[in-house]
Amino acid sequence: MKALTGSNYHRKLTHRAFLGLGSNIGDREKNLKTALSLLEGAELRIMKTSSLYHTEPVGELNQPWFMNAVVEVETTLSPEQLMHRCQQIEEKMGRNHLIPQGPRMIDLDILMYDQLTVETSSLTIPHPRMHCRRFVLIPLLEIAPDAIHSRLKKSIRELLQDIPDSSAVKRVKRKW
Ligand code: PH2
Ligand code: MG
Ligand code: MG
Repeated sequence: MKALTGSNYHRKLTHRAFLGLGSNIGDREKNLKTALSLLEGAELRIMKTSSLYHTEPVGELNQPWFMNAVVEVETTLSPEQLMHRCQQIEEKMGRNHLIPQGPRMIDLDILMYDQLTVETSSLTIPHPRMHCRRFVLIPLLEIAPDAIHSRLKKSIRELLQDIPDSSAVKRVKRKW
């Protein structure tokens, strides 16, 4: 993989990654649950799940509010394999690709993967916009406040202090 940097990626069998989940069409909570059950398998275990949040749309404002959550996973999949797994699930669940940043049944994003920084034409880790999105950082604060953004070298807690985004992020429930 081109431009893959990070200390000991090749020496580890399992990797720790954070994924962001979002849905703003249909039964949003059910869509997030379905995506989690499709993610889980021999090569990926869900270790921690944030609360469920009801969030104001960011970017394309003229669309329904989202349900968002983040999860910590342990996986033997490489970053590229994990991205393909996420895309397969999005397609299976009927992801609508028509409008960039627009409404979707399910959106699955790799936020961070070990301490890797990946920049290829198809994949950027950490997620290029995660540090400016409250709907990502607030759920992450719950499960990994001290996790370090490998490119910006700041913890989730620190990133939230600097954030310009002021969109609404409302906690719905802890267990879902
Ligand atoms: N995803 C987007 C664009 N805007 N806004 C919220 N609140 N939640 C999202 O998951 C989201 C968004 C594109 O991926
Ligand atoms: Mg996405
Ligand atoms: Mg997204």
